[in-house]
Amino acid sequence: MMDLKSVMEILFLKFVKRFKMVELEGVPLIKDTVEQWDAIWNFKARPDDLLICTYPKAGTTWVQEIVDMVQQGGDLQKCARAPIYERMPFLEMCPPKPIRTGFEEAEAMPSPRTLKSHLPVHLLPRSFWEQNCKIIYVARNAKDNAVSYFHYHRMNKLLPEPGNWDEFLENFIAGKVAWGSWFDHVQHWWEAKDRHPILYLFYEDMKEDPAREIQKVAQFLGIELTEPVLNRIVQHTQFDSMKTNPMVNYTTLPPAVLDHNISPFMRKGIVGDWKELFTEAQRKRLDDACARLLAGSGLTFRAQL
Ligand code: PPS
Repeated sequence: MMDLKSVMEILFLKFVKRFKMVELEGVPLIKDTVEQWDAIWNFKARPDDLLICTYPKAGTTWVQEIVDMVQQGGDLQKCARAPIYERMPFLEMCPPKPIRTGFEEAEAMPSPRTLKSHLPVHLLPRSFWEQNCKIIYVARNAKDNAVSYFHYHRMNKLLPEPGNWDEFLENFIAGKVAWGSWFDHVQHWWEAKDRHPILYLFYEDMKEDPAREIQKVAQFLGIELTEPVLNRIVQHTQFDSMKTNPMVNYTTLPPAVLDHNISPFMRKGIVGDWKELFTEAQRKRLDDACARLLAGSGLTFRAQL
């Protein structure tokens, strides 16, 4: 019997080319997602669903593992029951058949479910709002987010070729990358938190004081953590632990999909790595775009600690 990884490897190598991007209501999305849009848009959220939503590369996997650890009372074995993408289906992800789509995985899952999405506010299926589902959103400063997304495009063989760093940064600023404009994403979710139960977290705060941010997550979920459990969650979800944990570091996907030799999924996990890649002109260009496009939003980011 072949294992799932080998089946996926064959499928991806034989049948799958790089994803094509198609615009949906002004947002570039993977074509396969757009082709399934009716089903995604009509997805039936349940009142006890928890949604983890982020712009790509903002710290999704980190907060996913924190949430699972909180939900499982810090039980390491329970959190090792499956790779993170099986424990928390990625709603709008539509891999080639016969692999199930994210929404099919979710539909087959008993409650309570925790789901992942990168959708911007206006494309989130209405049922999440109607059912008043709790949502955890994580935002990361634009410069580190862009650098992380660039390296991810290099190692993810299904995303479009990123071009060189300068070209990628231009596309990032113009919102011409998968899931669209970082500026719109972080800002629209920031506004949504005033009318919906949304815990809005920042990657930089999580780096600065993980215990404090984990406590915020637990409080939001109505779960009390004892001191030893909190300490275990801090330990287990720190970068070095997650980098070597196959249940969260995405090494369970075939190299035809993610090539960790080019750049590991768990790459650096720091605040301020942008300084390695940005020229002074590029820094100014993105900082100016942030000042212009986030003006009046009340949203501020730290790009170093
Ligand atoms: S994805 O593909 O959108 O789900 O990726 P996502 O998980 O959002 O982002 C990956 C980046 O998050 C970093 N990461 C962490 N940083 C600090 N601590 C922990 N525990 C952690 N886990 C993941 C990961 O290294 C990627 O950032 P970069 O800057 O590329 O290292």
